Amino acid sequence: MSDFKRLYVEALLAANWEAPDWQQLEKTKEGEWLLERHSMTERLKACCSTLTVEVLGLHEVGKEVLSDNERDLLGDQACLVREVVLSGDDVPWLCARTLVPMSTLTEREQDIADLGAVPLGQRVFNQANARRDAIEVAHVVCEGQALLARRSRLWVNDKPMLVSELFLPHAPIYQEEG
Ligand code: VNL
Repeated sequence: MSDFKRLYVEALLAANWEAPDWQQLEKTKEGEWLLERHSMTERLKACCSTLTVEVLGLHEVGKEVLSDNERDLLGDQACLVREVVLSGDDVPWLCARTLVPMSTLTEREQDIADLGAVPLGQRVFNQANARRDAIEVAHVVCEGQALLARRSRLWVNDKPMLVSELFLPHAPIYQEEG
C-alpha cells in the first residue's frame, strides 16, 4: 500500500468523533454529504463517470481490540475490518474503514466478506431494510490539510456494521457548486 493511503487509514483511526450540529450542518453543502443517510456510493457515482474501489486491507480483529465506544455501537464482537480507497475517475476521493462484526456475516450477509471491488454501499442499499444511524463527524488533519470525516452505523437485516469515511482533498464535498 502506498504511504499516503496508510496515512489516511491512520488519520481515520485517530479521529475524534462528535455528534453533528444538525441544525447548522443541514444548511451547508458539507452537511449534505456528512449527513447522507442513504448510499454514499450513489452520491459519489453521481459526480463521476467511473467509481472504483481499491481494497487496501481485509483482516479480522478480536473483540478485545474494539474501543468501548465501538463496543457500544456493535456489541462485544470479533470483527472483519475492510479498508478501501474510492476513486472517482481515478482521483482518490474517500478512504473508508468498516468494522463488520462476525455475527453480521451470517446467512444472506456472508457475501459482505467477499465484496472485493464492489462498493459496500451498493451491496447494502440493495436491500430494502438497510438503514443508517449514529452519524458522527470529525475534523481530521492529515499532512497539514484539514479534512472532513464521518462515522455511521449501517444496519442490514437488523445486523450492524460501523463505517468510517475520510473525505480526501479532491473529494466533491470540498468543491464549489458549478
Ligand atoms: C465502502 C465503504 C464503500 C464506505 C463506500 O462507498 C463507503 C466499501 C462507496 O468498503 O466498499 O462510503
